[in-house]
Amino acid sequence: MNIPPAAASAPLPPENGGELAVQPDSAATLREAILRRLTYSVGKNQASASEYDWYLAVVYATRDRIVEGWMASTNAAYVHGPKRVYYLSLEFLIGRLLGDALNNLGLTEAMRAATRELGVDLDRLRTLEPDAALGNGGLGRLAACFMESMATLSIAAHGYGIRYDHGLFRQVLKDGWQQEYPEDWLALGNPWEFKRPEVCYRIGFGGAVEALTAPDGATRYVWKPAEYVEAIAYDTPVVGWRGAHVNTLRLWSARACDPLQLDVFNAGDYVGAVADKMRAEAISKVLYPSDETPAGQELRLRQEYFFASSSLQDALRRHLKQYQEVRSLAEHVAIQLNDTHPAISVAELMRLLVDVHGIAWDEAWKITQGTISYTNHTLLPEALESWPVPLLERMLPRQMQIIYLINALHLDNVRKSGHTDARLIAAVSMIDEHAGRRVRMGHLAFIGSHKVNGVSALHSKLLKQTVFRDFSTLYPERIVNKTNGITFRRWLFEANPGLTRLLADTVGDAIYDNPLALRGVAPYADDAAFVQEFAAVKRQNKVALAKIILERCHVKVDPDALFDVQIKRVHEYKRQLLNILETVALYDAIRAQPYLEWAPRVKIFAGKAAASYHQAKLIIKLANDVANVINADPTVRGLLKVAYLPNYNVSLAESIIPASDLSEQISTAGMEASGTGNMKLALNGALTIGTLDGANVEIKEHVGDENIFIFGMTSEQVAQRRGRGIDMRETIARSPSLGEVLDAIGSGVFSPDDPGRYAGLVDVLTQHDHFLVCEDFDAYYACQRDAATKWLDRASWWKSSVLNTAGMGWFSSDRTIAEYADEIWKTQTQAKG
Ligand code: NBG
Repeated sequence: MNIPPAAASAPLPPENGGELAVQPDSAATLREAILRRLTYSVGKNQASASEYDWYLAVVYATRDRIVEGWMASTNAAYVHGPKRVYYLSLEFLIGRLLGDALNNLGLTEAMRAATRELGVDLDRLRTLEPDAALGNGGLGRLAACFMESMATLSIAAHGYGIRYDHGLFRQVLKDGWQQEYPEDWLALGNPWEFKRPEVCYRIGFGGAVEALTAPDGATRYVWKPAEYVEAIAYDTPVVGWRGAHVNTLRLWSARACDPLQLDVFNAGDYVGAVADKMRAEAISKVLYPSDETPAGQELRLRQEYFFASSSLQDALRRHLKQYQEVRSLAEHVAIQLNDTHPAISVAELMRLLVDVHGIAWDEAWKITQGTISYTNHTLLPEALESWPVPLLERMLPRQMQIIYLINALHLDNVRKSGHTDARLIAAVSMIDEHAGRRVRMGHLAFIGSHKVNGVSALHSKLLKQTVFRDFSTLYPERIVNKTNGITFRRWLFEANPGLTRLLADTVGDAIYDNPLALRGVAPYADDAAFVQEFAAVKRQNKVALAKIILERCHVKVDPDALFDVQIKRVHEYKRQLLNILETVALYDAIRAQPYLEWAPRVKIFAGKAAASYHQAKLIIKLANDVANVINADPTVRGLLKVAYLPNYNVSLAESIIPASDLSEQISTAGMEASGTGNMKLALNGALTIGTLDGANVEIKEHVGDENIFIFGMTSEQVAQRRGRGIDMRETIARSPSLGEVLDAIGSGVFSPDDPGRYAGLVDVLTQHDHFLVCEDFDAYYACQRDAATKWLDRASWWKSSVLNTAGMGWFSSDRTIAEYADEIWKTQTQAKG
C-alpha cells in the first residue's frame, strides 16, 4: 500500500485553509486513493456516484491515512508501556470528524485540490456528515476536546462511552415552541468506526449473590445474575494534531445474547419472541436527556453500569495481556470518571478485583483508589446523582453489598480519626437517609478516588465549601482544580480559518503548536492595518452567519450590527430570561428615545431545552414571541433584531462563534461550573458580558478588566441575597424599567394570541426568583449600555477584541490535559510534532 504512515517525524506544514503549501503529488495521491475507495469500498464508479458516495470515499481515503498511525500508536503503548489513561464518559459530543481529521493530518488543502479535480466540492461534502451528538452540552463537548488533546499530547488514552443509536434530539421550532424529533446519525452508516464483534463482554443484571466457603475457610461471593446483555465494541480513531499520535474512542453497543426466542416465534408470537432482545438493546438506544424526570431512571442506571463494567473489563483484559497480573494496575493505569455517571465503577472495579481476580479487600481498595479519579461538573443539587437503595439492590445486588462495605469501612475510619459528630457522619455517608434511602454517587466517586477535581477555580473552591465540605475537611488534599479548556484545532483553526491565517501571518506559525504564542498578537491591538484585517475577517464570518440566519429564521440581519450571542443549553440558571428581559427593555427604550445614537444590534439565541423541562421550553417560546414582535416593528428601524437559530449543535456553533461580537455568559454567580462556550467565543474575539461565575473569572484575569464586561452579584452576594428571601417585589418596585418589561410580558404584549401565556412566568420572577434575574437586571442593563458605547467607539472595541484572542492561549485543552497528566494521572506527555 502506498499510503504514508500518519506518524510524521518532521512537522507537517501548517494546514489551515487558504494559501498553504500543498505537496504537488499529494493531491494526486489522494485523488487515486479516493477513486480506489469509491470503487472497492463504496462499489460505485464516477458516473454513478452520488454526493454521499463521494463523501464516503473521501472519508475512507482519509481514514486510511489515520489507520497506520493508529496501529503504530497502539503498538507503541504495548512496547514502551506508558501509563494508560481511560476516560470514562457517558457523553462525547463529537460533531463532525472529517474536518478534524484532515486538519490534524495536514491534508485539508491537498484534499480540497483532489476533490476539485474530481469535480466535487470538499466543503459541500463536509456538510453531508451528520453531527455525532452523543452528549447534551458542555460536559460531552469537553470529553471530545479532551480526546483530541490527549492524542495531541501523545498520551496513551482510550475514551469509553456508549454508542447511542440516537443522540441528542433534533430541535424544531414550531410557532416558536420547541419540538423534539429523534436524531438518526447512524441512518446511513458511520464510515469512521470499526465494529469489533470479537470484543464482547457479558454484562449481568439482577439475580442473587451466593456466599461460598473456600477450603481455606475464606468466604467468596459469587454473583449469579438473572440476565445478561452483551457489550460490543465500536472503535473510532482519534488523531492528534499533526497526526503524530492516534488514540481510540471505544463505544459500546448493547446486544441481546439471543437474537430471538425460537420457541415463542414458532408458536406464532413474533413480537413476544423479540421482547427480550428489545429490552436488552434498549440500553444503547438513546442518549439519556439531562434534567430528566425520574421516569426512565432504571434504564439510565442500566446504561451506567453497562458501560462502566464493559470498560473496566476491557481495561483489565488489556492490563493482564501486558503485565500478566492485576496487582500493578494503579501503577500503569489511570481511570478518569467524567462526572458521577460512571461512579458505579468504584464498586464494579472492587467486584472484579475481589470476586473475579481473588485480590484481598484491602489491597483491592488501594488499587481502586490509586487508579480512579473523578471530575465533578456541577453543584446543582438536582444534577447530583443518587439511586434508590432498593433499585440498586435489585439490579446490582453484589455491587450494593460492596457499596455497603465500602461505606462501613469509610465511616469506621472517620470515627477512628476522631470525628464522632452525628451530623458529619450522616453527611459523609454514602447512604442518604433523608428521602427514602439512596446511594449518593458523588460520595461513592469521592471515596473511591485519589483525586477529585472541579472544572474552574471558583467551582473547585465552591466544591470545597459546599457539596464536599465535610469530605474536604477529612481529606484536605483530595480536591484539586483543573480549569477546563477547548481544543484550538477545532475552535480556531477549523472554525475560523480566516482569523487563523491572519494570526499566523502576523506572529508566525508558532501559534499552531504553542497556544501561548497568541500573546504575540497583543501589540497589534493598536495597529490600524492589523485591526482593519482583523475586522474584515470578522465581517466575512458575520456575512456567512447572516446568510444562515436568513435561511433558517427568515430574518434579515445587518452584518455591520453588533452580533450579541447566547448559545448554550436552555436552563433557568443560565438566565436566557435575563437576556430576553433586557431585549424588551432595549426595545422600549429605542421606541421611547428614537433620537439617541443606538448601536444596531442583533440578538442571536440558540440552544435546546430538555424535553421535560417546561419552564425552559416556555423561555424558548418567549424569545421567539419577542423576536416576532420586534422584527416586525418598523419603528425599530432595524436597530434591533432577534433570531433564535433552531437545532443548536457542534456544527452550528462552529458557524456562530467566529461571527460573534458579544458573548453572553450571564448565569447566576456560583451556578455555572465553568462554561466552555465562553472560551470559544473569547478566543474568536468576542467580548464577554458576564457574571463572576465559572471560568469567566479566569477569562477576566487573562484578557484584562478593560476587555470584558462584568456585572451583577458575586457568588457570595447571591448566597446572601437568597438568605434574605427571593421575593422580588421590592426590587421590581425600585426599577421602573424592569417593572414595565414584566408588565408588558405578563399582560400579553408579546403573546396577543394567548395573553395569559407568560403570567405564570412573571409571577415566578416576581415572587420566587431563585435565579435572581430581577436582582441582577439593572446592573445587566447598565452593563449592556457600556458595551454599546464601546461598540460605537470601534477602535476601542477592536482593541479589546484583539486582546481577547491574544489572551486566551491558556484556555487550550492541551494545557488542561497536561495538568491532569502531571497532577492526577502521573503519566507523561510528549511534545507535539
Ligand atoms: C457542565 C457545566 C459547565 C461545564 C461543563 C464541562 C454538566 C453536569 N456540567 O459549566 O454546567 O463547562 O460541565 O465541565 O453538564
